[in-house]
Amino acid sequence: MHSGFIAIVGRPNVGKSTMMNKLIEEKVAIVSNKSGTTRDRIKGIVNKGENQYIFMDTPGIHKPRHLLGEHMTNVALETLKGVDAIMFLLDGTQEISTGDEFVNDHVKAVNTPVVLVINKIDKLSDQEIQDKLLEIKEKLGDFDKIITIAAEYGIGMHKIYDELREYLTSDVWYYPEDMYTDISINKMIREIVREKLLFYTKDEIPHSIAIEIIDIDNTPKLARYDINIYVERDSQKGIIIGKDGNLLKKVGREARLEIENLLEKKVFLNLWVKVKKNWRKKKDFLKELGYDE
Ligand SMILES: Nc1nc2c(ncn2[C@@H]2O[C@H](COP(=O)(O)OP(=O)(O)OP(=O)(O)O)[C@@H](O)[C@H]2O)c(=O)[nH]1
Ligand SMILES: [Mg+2]
Repeated sequence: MHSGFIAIVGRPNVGKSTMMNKLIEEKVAIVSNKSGTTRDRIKGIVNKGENQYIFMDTPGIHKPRHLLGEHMTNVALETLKGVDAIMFLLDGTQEISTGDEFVNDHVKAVNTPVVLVINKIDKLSDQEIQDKLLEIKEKLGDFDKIITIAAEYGIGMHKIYDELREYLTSDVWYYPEDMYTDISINKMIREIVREKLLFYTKDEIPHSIAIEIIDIDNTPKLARYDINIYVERDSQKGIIIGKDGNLLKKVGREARLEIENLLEKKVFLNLWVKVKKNWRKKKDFLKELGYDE
């Protein structure tokens, strides 16, 4: 038996969570087209034959402007320590930026094999992929391996398992065969609600949303969750509720359906929108939300 821990890092929005979900064939990390979607480290575990791959999805590494951002970047950088291999993801459709160079400096600073992954190649021609490889060499230097994928379409996933196999250096499995994540059900429920809200909001709002479960009534046949949705300003509260409460209703319905699937029972969601001024800068509140690593 072989197993190993693999960190997935990169700038925000490059497709880290999409890739992890595809690799483990389960949805454990929420995904959106807004940057800063993932706020914690999430493990995704998959067994292939005698090999157990333990992937660690992380928040996008960026220059923080508040405590939440600091927490997010710290979590990602901390994850680099003590893994067997690092997957460094790039968005192949974008020019390599100072943000990518910042990630590069950190992944090269630890003495761990780095696999560079170029994602979103569904949008690139063969020539553009060749050009990207040259740009990588010039701006980021050399890597142990380079893989091209389109995570959203599951293209290239087999290459990832193959190329990572040699880094699974432990000869025990760390997790039981049927365990595919370390995220709790309640955390998953909070994330599902947040994902639906991210889909319908833009600009600063996606970053200003936090979800807290305040009460649960769980019976064998049904579950009721009272959930607070926090935003930072009164104007944001109005937008999230929507005209005649329509946006909140839509979010509630979509989240409920997904949670019912997850729990395999009937679910009632009571969503309340609350304003918590500047919560992303408040240490105590971040701790309450679990963003305090
Ligand atoms: N065209 C294309 N889009 C992709 C691909 N993979 C991911 N995306 C899109 O890229 C966006 C970001 O995906 P995420 O998986 O949330 O990215 P992330 O790196 O986890 O982002 P953060 O959590 O914010 O750091 C989403 O809109 C995805 O649908 C791909 O292979 N091709
Ligand atoms: Mg993510």
